[in-house]
Amino acid sequence: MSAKRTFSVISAGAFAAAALTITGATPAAADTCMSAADKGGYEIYYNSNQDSAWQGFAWNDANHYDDYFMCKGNGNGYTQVVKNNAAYVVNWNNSSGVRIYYNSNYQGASQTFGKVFSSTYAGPLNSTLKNNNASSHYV
Ligand SMILES: [Ca+2]
Repeated sequence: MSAKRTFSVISAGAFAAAALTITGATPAAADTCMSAADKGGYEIYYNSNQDSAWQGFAWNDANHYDDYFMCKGNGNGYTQVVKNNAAYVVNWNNSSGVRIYYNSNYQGASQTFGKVFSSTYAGPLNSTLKNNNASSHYV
């Protein structure tokens, strides 16, 4: 009886470790709030300033259709899908810029934001990309 109980605990621990590994892999979708500033990531905002809801990314994301503005900010855009809804970007990465693309899979028109604290690390999406964003890639 005692041995069986111990085995169960170990199994649960092994399962938790496996789940953690999956979570730690590069995610393709962001459906919870992720702070990007401490991960070398970038943040995408719903409105054309840093007051609205936003989402952080710390990976190349080939399609914004499964990402959501889950960091609440002032509430504007909270829980909305990121694809075709973005207006502002802040890049916290200190070695790479980030490029926002009009189409999925890093295609079409794009706008590049520089590494953190460069002259272009934060700002509004231009008129082509605003509300027409579909993917993002470090450069
Ligand atoms: Ca995605």
